[in-house]
Amino acid sequence: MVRTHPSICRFCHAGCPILVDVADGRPVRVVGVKDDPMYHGFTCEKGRQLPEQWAHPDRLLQSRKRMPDGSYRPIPSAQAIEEIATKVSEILERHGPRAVATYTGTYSAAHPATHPMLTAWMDAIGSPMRFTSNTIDQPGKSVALALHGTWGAPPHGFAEADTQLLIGANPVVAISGGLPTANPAWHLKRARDRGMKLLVIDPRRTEVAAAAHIHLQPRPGEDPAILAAVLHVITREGLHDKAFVDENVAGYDALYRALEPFTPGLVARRADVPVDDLVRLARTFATSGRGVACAGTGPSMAGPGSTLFEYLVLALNTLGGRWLRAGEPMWNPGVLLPPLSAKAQATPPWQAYGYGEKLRVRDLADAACGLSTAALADEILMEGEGKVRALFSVGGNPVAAWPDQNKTWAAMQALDLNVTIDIKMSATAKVADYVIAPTLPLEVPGTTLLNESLFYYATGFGYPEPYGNYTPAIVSPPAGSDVVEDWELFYGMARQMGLGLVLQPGIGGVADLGGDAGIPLDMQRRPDADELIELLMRDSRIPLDEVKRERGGRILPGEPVRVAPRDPGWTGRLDVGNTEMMRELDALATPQAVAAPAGYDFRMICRRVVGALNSSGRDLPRMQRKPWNPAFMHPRDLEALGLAPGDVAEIRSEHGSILGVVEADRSLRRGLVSMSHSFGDVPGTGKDFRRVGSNTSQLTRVDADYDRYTGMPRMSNVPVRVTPYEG
Ligand SMILES: Nc1nc2c(c(=O)[nH]1)N[C@H]1C(S)=C(S)[C@@H](COP(=O)(O)OP(=O)(O)OC[C@H]3O[C@@H](n4cnc5c(=O)[nH]c(N)nc54)[C@H](O)[C@@H]3O)O[C@H]1N2
Ligand SMILES: Nc1nc2c(c(=O)[nH]1)N[C@H]1C(S)=C(S)[C@@H](COP(=O)(O)OP(=O)(O)OC[C@H]3O[C@@H](n4cnc5c(=O)[nH]c(N)nc54)[C@H](O)[C@@H]3O)O[C@H]1N2
Ligand code: SF4
Ligand SMILES: [Mo]
Repeated sequence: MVRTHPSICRFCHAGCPILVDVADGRPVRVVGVKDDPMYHGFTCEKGRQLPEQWAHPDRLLQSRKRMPDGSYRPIPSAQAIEEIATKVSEILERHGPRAVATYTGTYSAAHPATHPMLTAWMDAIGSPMRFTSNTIDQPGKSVALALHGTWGAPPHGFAEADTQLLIGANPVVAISGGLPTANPAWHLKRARDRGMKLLVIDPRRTEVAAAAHIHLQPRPGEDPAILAAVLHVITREGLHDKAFVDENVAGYDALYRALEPFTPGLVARRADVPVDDLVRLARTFATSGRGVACAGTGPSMAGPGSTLFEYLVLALNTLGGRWLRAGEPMWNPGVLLPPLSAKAQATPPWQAYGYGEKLRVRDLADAACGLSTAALADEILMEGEGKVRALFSVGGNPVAAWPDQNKTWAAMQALDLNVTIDIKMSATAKVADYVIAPTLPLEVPGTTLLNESLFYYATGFGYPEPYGNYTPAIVSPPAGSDVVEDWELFYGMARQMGLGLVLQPGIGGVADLGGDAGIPLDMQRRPDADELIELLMRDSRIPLDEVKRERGGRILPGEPVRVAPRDPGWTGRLDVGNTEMMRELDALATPQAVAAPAGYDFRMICRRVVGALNSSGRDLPRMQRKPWNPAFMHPRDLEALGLAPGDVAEIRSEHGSILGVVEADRSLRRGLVSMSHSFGDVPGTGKDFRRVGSNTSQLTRVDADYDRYTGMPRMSNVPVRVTPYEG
């Protein structure tokens, strides 16, 4: 018998509500929810293949242990957890807590209890060595926010935006920030119908750029200079919100001075864009009323200066006064988040970097974005006091995703204890000592808390209205399987090690939701997922029970909330003239002539495709038309190199080389090779590119061209040489 159950897709972070047909305990079909008030029926090909993912022949239904000969044997999950706890205790005893590190990737967000439980366990063993994929994504966002300060109320909401500026983001494909992640195309169409002007800066005429009022198609890596020119126009023409700046902003004069050299003419030449378009974009953004500037991954990956870039995005929003004022209604006062007491006042900057745990390389330390993941391979490989010897990777795939794949590979082999939680034998699992087999999202309850919390991450993220959803587990894991929920590894180890765990409410990682003191867990009786969700969301603005009663995603406005006026005597100001940032602007104005090495006349840049989510998704049946990541290039560049679509090219950087099947793409500017990341398998399988694709992290290194605040190296905009491959 077929029964249909509502659930939430967690294949990516868009969190689409879905209806799943279940026959004899197996999910068999997924469709969108047509009458959902936020997503309007949207799903993508990945979400519609959750049944295929659930029943995938490569799915791990048992945990695995590596044998001395390198083969893997199934092991009961409880026994694996016991053995791991024993080994980690030995490492802690001999080397201290710094020897134990965690890395959380994409799917650490799939279960709301994963992050809080991992954090509680790391607190209990006293290790500061917590790394996340945030520091190889857009870490400049959090650091810039700390340098700039925060406004006590949200920015302008999307539903009322007259303009929206997207820089290096393609939300129609990535279903990520810049447009509401709940069905971005639907929200974009409605916004354009009501007259919203979309402005896009991207070296490729992307799916979203095709809908833009103005699209600048610059050289990659020039975004900080372009934003400086936009700010140059706005400040010189007096188009900023003077009253807001006078009352709430410090550093205006310093910024004004630092912008001096960034004349539109010079920057237009440098970035190779029409000067009229650049000026028009600045004026349109500054004079069209409401809306915000927001950024995706492109500029963050483009080399050092990604913190400066994100700082300039904030400066652009702040000079435009694009934050809600006293008396204005909150477009999303929160559902599963604790109530936010919005106030029209600035919290001044706080320490953004260089505090807490010091890393042993590149003078890096803790920062608002967390510890630099790009430094973790070095921390594992470098001998001496503080060496990392045990690593827990949770829902991430270091070998596929970290920069400098060969260094990562060496580090993964150098560990005394390498544990990963993964649904399949990922490139990282292939070198792990233990691979813990987890549940899949349909097997556990789901909530919209993560999507809602993204609002704290940056402008252009989160739901435009107070939308909330909770769905229960709808299927059991396949018969005969022995899978655990990701958090159980940490809970189980704590029990074995005699540790007490204290859970912090919220989701950990994305936003520090503050709130009250932690919740000590009962270590005698294993909680279930629903109990944990109730604990984590006990301070939610709309009671979880009320969200559950709705049986599906709903707009739950609750009592209307307006932004309160500032506290009497409050003097806090946002800062747009931070000394370090102004120094970086000065340096940017007089670029050292670091010409790319001779012969490296192309730039490899990043892009996302519908059929892959980082290293996941390519193994689903309806994604397999092309199992590799094509090297997209402009047709005239192909012609000039004597290449035809479908030919193989060698793409070589100063650091390494990969093979790519070239494909013609007129949407690119010339001089680029646009390729998706996290393809390929373990190093040494490069010749297999037609089966698994090629890993662009072979072209990058961690210790060159890194951002000094976040440690994030150049992962895109990499100088490369392209030659026909005669293999
Ligand atoms: N060169 C280059 N490198 C990049 C990027 C780039 O643009 N260019 N992008 C960067 C970005 S933005 C990010 S966020 C990182 C991503 O970095 P990671 O998060 O480390 O990489 P993913 O490939 O997303 O790893 C996800 C892993 O989780 C497994 N998995 C899938 N479903 C589940 C589940 O339900 N539970 C569990 N426990 N595991 C599951 C998958 O099999 C996969 O192995 O990569 C970064 N790396
Ligand atoms: N289908 C799918 N969806 C995904 C993912 C996926 O792998 N596949 N990954 C998820 C993750 S982890 C994340 S973080 C988000 C990311 O979401 P987005 O950042 O929106 O991801 P992209 O689609 O890669 O968009 C980045 C854009 O930057 C452009 N770009 C490259 N270099 C530069 C530059 O120097 N300057 C400018 N201005 N633009 C540049 C590229 O051409 C590209 O269009 O997507 C998420 N969603
Ligand atoms: S966009 Fe993301 S959440 Fe929505 S159906 Fe596709 S994979 Fe699932
Ligand atoms: Mo990401």
